[in-house]
Amino acid sequence: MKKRIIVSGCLVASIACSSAIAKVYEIVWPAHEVKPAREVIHIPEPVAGAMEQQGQSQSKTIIIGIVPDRMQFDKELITVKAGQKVTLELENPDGMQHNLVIVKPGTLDKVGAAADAMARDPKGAQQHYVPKMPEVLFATKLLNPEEVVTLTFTAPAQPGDYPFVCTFPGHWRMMKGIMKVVK
Ligand SMILES: [Cu+2]
Repeated sequence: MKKRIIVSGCLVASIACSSAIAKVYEIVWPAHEVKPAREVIHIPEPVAGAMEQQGQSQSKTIIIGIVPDRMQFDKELITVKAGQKVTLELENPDGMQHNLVIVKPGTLDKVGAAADAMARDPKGAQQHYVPKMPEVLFATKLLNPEEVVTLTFTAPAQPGDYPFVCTFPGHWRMMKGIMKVVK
């Protein structure tokens, strides 16, 4: 369905214009040939539903820093909407390596234990100390001091409290917070 707008030119203006031309060229412009200008513009009708949806899925940018020498993220709670596109920027001004891993609700201890076990795994560092298990949803790489990384993901559809944690062995008991997913 399209809206149709008809723009009609002013007949008086057209006559004024043609009489001006007639003066310059000394010709007579026959009155019956003066027709109003006519233009048809098609404007697509805005779909209200689509606009609402756009508002809901609007992406969110979150910046999380690491507090130097404190073994802590600078935020303990972040909130996102279910299904929302999230851009999470992690900044590491600390003197050691860290990462940020988002896990399923209620699985922090399990993932933390698996992360600690990776300290004995020769390939642990290579895998950025991110345990390979279904409880892990999203993870950054291991950041060196002064490094910044961006993690983009779609927030879970299921509302709940999703822990975020650093899985560098030994860090998870201190470096943690909650990503609250709301409707
Ligand atoms: Cu850490």
